[in-house]
Amino acid sequence: MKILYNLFFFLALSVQLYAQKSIIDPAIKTTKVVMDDFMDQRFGMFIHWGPVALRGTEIGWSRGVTVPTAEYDNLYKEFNPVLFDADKWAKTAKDAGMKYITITSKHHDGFCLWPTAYSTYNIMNSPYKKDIIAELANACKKYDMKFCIYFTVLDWHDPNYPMHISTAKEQDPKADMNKFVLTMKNQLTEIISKYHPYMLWFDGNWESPWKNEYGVDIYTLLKKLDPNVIISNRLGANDKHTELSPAIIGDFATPEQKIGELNMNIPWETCMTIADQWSWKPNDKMKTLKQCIQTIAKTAGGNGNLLFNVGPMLDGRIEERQITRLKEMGDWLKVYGESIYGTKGGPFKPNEIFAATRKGNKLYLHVFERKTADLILPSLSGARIKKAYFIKGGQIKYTQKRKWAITIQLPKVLPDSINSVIVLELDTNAEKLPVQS
Ligand code: FHN
Repeated sequence: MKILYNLFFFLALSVQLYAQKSIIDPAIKTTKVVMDDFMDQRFGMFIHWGPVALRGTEIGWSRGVTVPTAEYDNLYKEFNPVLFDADKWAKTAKDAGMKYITITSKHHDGFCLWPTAYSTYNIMNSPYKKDIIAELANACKKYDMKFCIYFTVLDWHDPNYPMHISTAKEQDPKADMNKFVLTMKNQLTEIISKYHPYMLWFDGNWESPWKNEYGVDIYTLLKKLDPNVIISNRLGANDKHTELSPAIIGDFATPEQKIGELNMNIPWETCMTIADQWSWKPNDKMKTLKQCIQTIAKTAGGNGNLLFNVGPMLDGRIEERQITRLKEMGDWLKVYGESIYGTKGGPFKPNEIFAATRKGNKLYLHVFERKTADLILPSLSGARIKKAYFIKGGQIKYTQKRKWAITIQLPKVLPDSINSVIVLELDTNAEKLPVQS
């Protein structure tokens, strides 16, 4: 009987200990103040770059698939992006109206864009021989941009990680995950100590070798190094990128290539490519200005951030056509930025006709097209409109029957063919309005 009791006690304790290892201690989680600051930024630049630009194929995923592994793993010996200009990249992001930059310091192919002491597969052993990460971190300081770093969990190049190619089915028994996790901890300590990133964008957390307790361990280490560093929800072992809960390790959800659902309860950031491929691809199909501007409006309308990706070329330049497109977004934000930065999403769900954001007593209606002369809005839960006008100028006629829907009478021609923003000044704080289903 005593043996059975001891066994039960031991099992119960193991379950509890395991449970403890599989979620983050709430006391070390990133604070709401820090997360609110992140969400106020609303718009950032994602950069996917590495020696794979020499082939114009997808970073990591083309290794051993469209580019033979040995060829891919030796590209770094030719990688010499002499036209890389961190100042120009940071200015491009600034002129686009972006507030932060997130660059792939190490993607799934394992190549490190900084002089890490824990792998020879890094930029200092390429002909370029300069610390890309440090240069971009410094340029971000100059342009008052927050500097963020993408770091892959899986690493198909590292022999201690048990999967050596995207198509691997079996784990390599000669690999050593304990050594791999130690390298990861050492590299992350280097990155935080040298570059002090505002946010760490983890990725590649879905393969079988990775376990939740590794994620808990790493999150706990990072918070010891910098209690305010923000961490994406791709550090635990899962592929639930759009979710956030104590079981999902990280501080914000990361819907990918799609606009996240309106959600006032969890921080989220959509990551999306300006073209089709994450890393540079010759003649890739680029999104129209209409797609770009309506994407940022719908993302903010959903209460989320947009991390918009460019893939620089093999010589270190961002394509001029992408720079132009980003500048056009920045020009739009110069006029309408108050309806994006520092706003909350809602209270209406974004749709193909309009999205809504709000700040203080102002409700911003992003009108994408004039389907009908009258735009009918759900009631504002008792809030009354005091004034209605286009941000670009011009009063708006409207009717608001007490507690009923609102009718906005749109002019025959909207002032902005892509997104005309109307301001509804209310008699109450618009951020307190309940989200309309
Ligand atoms: O596999 C990566 C992919 O290459 C790219 O980095 C995206 C960006 O979020 N993340 C992963 C796919 O979910």
